[in-house]
Order: sequence, then structure tokens, then C-alpha cells
Amino acid sequence: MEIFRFNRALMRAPAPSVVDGLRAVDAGSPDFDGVVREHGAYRRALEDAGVAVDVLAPLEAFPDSIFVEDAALVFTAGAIALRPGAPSRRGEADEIAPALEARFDRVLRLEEGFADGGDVLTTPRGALIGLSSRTTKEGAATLIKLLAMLGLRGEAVTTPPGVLHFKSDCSLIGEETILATARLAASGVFKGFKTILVPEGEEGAANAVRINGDLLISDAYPRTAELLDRKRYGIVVLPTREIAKIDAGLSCLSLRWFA
Ligand code: CIR
Repeated sequence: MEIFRFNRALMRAPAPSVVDGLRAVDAGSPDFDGVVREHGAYRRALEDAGVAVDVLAPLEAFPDSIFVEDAALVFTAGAIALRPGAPSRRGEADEIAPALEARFDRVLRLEEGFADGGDVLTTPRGALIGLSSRTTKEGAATLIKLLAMLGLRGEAVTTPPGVLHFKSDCSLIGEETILATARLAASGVFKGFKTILVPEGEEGAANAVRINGDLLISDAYPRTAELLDRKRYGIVVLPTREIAKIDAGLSCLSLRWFA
């Protein structure tokens, strides 16, 4: 399936400052070595799925910069450097722009409003842009214009209150199928798609990553793993205990595209 066909990815190595990453609720800081291990396991999973991974140098000044998904969007047609909504993350777009310039013929920049890539779900019908505490109406409207320049459709939708990013609560796992939390699916935003709901209490499992034939999911959600395994998804279970302490899931650790 075209939409899941990837052969290139960008990641950023964790800096020791990652232990100070943003979090909504402080349940203790992640362990640096643990983050490095989770990052390494993720990288190997991408490589096993047939993707060539470039890992950018760590940025001590930006604790959350390993979550490269929030600073940019990447497509075969080109890349967009975004404007992350959290003040401490704003500079990440400038930091990633040269890496995008080196890899894409066309790099656009979001100049107005704010938008995090974690709020953008790309589907075969276009991109759903969740308005959130990080992505503003102005950012979404500007992004829709930039997506159009790359030949893509964009649409602003809502994110449930209290949810960090739109994709914290959903992922595209089949061309017509979205894995989602009940609270997000209830908003009606996935009309026309098939939805698979994650079991109650496993909301974090909705942030999964489909790459080629593999579906990367977190090891913290056994009931979701069983459900997806029964449906014959090629699941690859990855550790996320440390990055979860700073509100991260799997999609945010990489930018993926087909070149
Ligand atoms: C943040 O709050 O920005 C980071 N601590 C976590 C970002 C996770 N990114 C994502 O879900 N796309």
C-alpha cells in the first residue's frame, strides 16, 4: 500500500537533557540510558522494516528534540518545517531545516501560527490536522495552504480536551482503517474510515506506526497487542516506558518518507 511505503527516515539522538522533557503530569523523569535503549530498539525496528535511517546529532539545548515528528512533515513531494507550539520547542524547526534541505528538493516553512507534526494524521484522503494546545487555528489554516502546494489536502479537526496531540489518540493502520481511542472516535472525525478502538485503559496504544508490512506498537498495552495480532497485523512490540514519562509515543520518534 502506497501510503505505508517508506524507505527513508530521520531520527535525532537523545541528549542528556532529554530527562527534562516536557510532561503534563510529573511521574518522575525518564532514565537517560533507558531512553537511549528505547531509541535504539526503535531505530532497529525501522531498519528491519526496510528503512534507511539517518540519526541527527543530539541537541542539548532542546530536551524534546528527539521527537522529530513535531518539528516537520515529510512527503515524497517535499518537506514542511513547522512551528512547534510549546515555547521551549520553537527552535527545533530551525535546527531540523538544514537536514530537510539536504534531503528534499522542496522545503516549505510554516511562518504563521503554530503546528506540531504530532497533530497531523496523513491518510489516503488527505491530512487531518487536530487543533490542540500546540496547534492553533492560524497554524492549521497556514498549513493547509502549504500542503496544497505539495498537492495534498488538509482539514482542521478537533482533538479531545486533555489530549496532547491528535495522534496521541489515533494512527492510520490500514488504507481505510484507523486505530483510535473511543473518546476521539466519538467526535465523528473518522467518518468513512473503519475504526478499531483500543481497549479502555489502553488509550496510549492508539499511537502506533505502520511501516511497510510492520505495525510498531508499545509493549505497555497487551490487550491491544492481542487484538491486533488476532486481526493479523504484523505487530512489532517496542519498549516505551521511559519516553512515556515525557508524554511521548512511537510516531514522534521519526520522520518517515519514500524517496
Ligand atoms: C512534548 O510535550 O512536546 C514532548 N514531551 C512529547 C512530544 C510527543 N510528540 C508526539 O506525540 N508527537
